[in-house]
Amino acid sequence: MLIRHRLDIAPSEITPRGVWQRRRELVRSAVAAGLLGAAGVSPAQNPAAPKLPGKPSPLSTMEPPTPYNLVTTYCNFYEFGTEKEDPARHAPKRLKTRPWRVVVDGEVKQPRTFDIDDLLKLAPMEERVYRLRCVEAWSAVVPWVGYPLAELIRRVEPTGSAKYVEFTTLADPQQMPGLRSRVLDWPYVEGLRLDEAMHPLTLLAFGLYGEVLPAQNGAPLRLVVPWKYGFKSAKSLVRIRFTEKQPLNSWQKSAPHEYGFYSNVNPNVDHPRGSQATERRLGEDGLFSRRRPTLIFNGYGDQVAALYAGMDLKRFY
Ligand SMILES: Nc1nc2c(c(=O)[nH]1)N[C@H]1C(S)=C(S)[C@@H](COP(=O)(O)O)O[C@H]1N2
Ligand SMILES: [Mo]
Repeated sequence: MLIRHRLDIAPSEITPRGVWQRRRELVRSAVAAGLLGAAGVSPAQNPAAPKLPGKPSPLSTMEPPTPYNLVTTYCNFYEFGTEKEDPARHAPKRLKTRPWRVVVDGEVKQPRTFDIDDLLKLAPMEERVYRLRCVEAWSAVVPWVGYPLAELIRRVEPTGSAKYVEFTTLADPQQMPGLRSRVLDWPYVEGLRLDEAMHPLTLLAFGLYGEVLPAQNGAPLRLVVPWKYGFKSAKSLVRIRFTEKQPLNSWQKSAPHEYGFYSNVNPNVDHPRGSQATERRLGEDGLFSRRRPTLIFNGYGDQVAALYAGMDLKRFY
């Protein structure tokens, strides 16, 4: 696709505002001219899905988004099964996203239980096009809709003892057939250091492609941490707890030699079962497709490397 090649610039580049606005215009006119189909920037892709628009963010990558049909059918959401198509097959029919509450507690001055409809109104929605890198060595580019997690954190006022944030996701055997399998010790739990959670790139996402999140992508709300392997981006959150001690995340609990707490994307630290040096971009498979080199911090190093200054990233993987 013509537009795709012209815009396929260095992946580490974050779009300066002017460039990004020009790109918007370019894409808009391309859409109007019928040049862009499924890979256009953020048209709603499922006519039945409720819309969730967001103000385009200058923190977006300029890379073309992975087509909607891939982002919403090639999923990891083990609560609905371990095959890539299982979540799309089961979650839309089974996951009940209303009523939905999120408990925010632990080391905070204002512990609160939020109703999802109040969370949707908490801060202005932005569209953030981020790279997502799975530890399985594939990647995607997703136009998320959400707001910085910091918006929520500020409102509950962490105490001086809050050093980490633990995220717990829904585990309901009635809705989630995958819980019968013992691949993980349910519920799925993830964790971040408080400064990582407060980082402006860390997103609380409620939508993608201009729509409310499809069930299989973590409805009604999920975490998105673009410089870490995809498994840190926990789906279908029900609890956010502030702690003094480092939380034990599910993947580290299940296989401590394979998954650490930090899980920053790092081409120099191999997974015991395979190299992390390169990746396959979803939608680019084919005879002539090339593997892409994986970038340290998934290309977000300019913005996040300072969080890890002085740390041995081979030890803290
Ligand atoms: N609750 C929950 N969250 C999860 C997972 C999961 O199995 N359960 N899989 C993770 C993994 S491994 C990845 S790569 C991303 C995938 O997000 P996507 O399917 O929306 O692309 O979700 C993450 N969040
Ligand atoms: Mo993943």
